[in-house]
Order: sequence, then structure tokens, then C-alpha cells
Amino acid sequence: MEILFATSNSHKVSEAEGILGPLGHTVLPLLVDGSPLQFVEPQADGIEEVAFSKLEQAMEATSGELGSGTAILVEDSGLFVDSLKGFPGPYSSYVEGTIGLEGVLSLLGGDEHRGAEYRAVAVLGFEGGTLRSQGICRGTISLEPAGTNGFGYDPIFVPDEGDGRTCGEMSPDEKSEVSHRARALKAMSELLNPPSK
Ligand code: ITT
Repeated sequence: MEILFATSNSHKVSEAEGILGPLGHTVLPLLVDGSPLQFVEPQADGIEEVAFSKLEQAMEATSGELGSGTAILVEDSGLFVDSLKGFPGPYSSYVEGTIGLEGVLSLLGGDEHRGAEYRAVAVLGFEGGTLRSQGICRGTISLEPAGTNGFGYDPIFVPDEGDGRTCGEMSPDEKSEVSHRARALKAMSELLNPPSK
């Protein structure tokens, strides 16, 4: 299937290519008049609501004209810190751009309860329907940033299933082994091609 990923975040597109490409799908960024879509993100309590709003905006921008064999993918994701009651959650992008990673580290201070998770909800829109999937990656917030790979909160997020390095210190393939986005997209791929019994 040709999947047009509506996002302003080029890291998300490369991650999706790395995951869905080997599963037989073509992933391309959705461009409108040559540029990625800039979403108006609704004030919402959950990333699911935001993801469906993004799909609506992407469908509107393309006038819903999708041939068979083509679908639009959107995804909303965020970092949910346990001791901050899930903050920044749906506001992750905004918080990253305002107080930044150092701001989140300051909110936690020296607190030893540093559990957190990345969550992603992916929605695929195609002729005649939508599919939704989700993925979670549990981890902890490091005491200081490390690494320059990935994006967003990767330099301060240490996945439980790793070896103690932050996602910022991992290669793209290593991050894809554990990432919330990879899990949501693999689940999406199984909805498209259920494994034969
Ligand atoms: P689009 O809305 O255009 O897709 P965006 O980057 O604004 O792009 P979101 O609204 O889904 O994406 O916000 C996700 C934010 O959550 C992102 O900006 C990061 O701050 C954080 N985040 C999500 N997934 C992440 C990941 O894999 N690594 C690091 N930070 C991540």
C-alpha cells in the first residue's frame, strides 16, 4: 500500500519508512502545495482525539481524493511522566518548544521516581474506512540529557527494554526495536495484513 504520512516531523516519516518499508509498504510524506501539513492541534485531553483531528485536517487538505491502494497516515504521540500525572502528554510538542528538556528535568528535580512512557496513536484513513492502532514504550527519565540521535525527548528517555542508554544514544534501528511508534505501526501493518494462521 502507498501510505502518505501527514506530519510536519520528518523524523516520524523516516521512522515509519524503516518500519513499514520492509513490510511491503511505501511511505511518503504527504505534501500539500509542496509542503508538509501544519496541523492546528486541538486542546484535547488525549492523543487519540488529537490523532483523529489530524486525520480530518489531512483529509480536508487533500479533498479526500484517495485512489484505492493509497492511504493517509497520521500519528499523535507524547511523553507521559508518572510523577507529573502524565504531563506533558498531549502537550509534549508545545512543552518541548517552551520549557524544553531542561524544563522537564527541573520539574522532576532529584526525584527518584522517574518512570515515564512514550505513547503513540496512529490512524490510517483510506477509501471506505479508518484503522487505529497504538503503541507504548515504558522507560525512565534520565538525570541529564545524553546523545544527539532521534528527536524530541530522546536524549532524556531511557527505555526499560534497552541497556541503560537514552534513545538519543541509540541508532535508528535500536530505537525501532522498542519504540512506541514502531509498535503502533507494526500493529497497523497487522491490521492491514493479518498474519495467516
Ligand atoms: P506532527 O503533529 O506534525 O505529526 P509533531 O512533532 O508536532 O508532528 P506530535 O504533535 O505528535 O508531533 O508531538 C509529539 C511530541 O512528543 C514531539 O514533538 C516530541 O516532543 C514528543 N515525542 C513523540 N514521540 C517521540 C519520540 O519517538 N522521541 C522523542 N520525542 C517524542
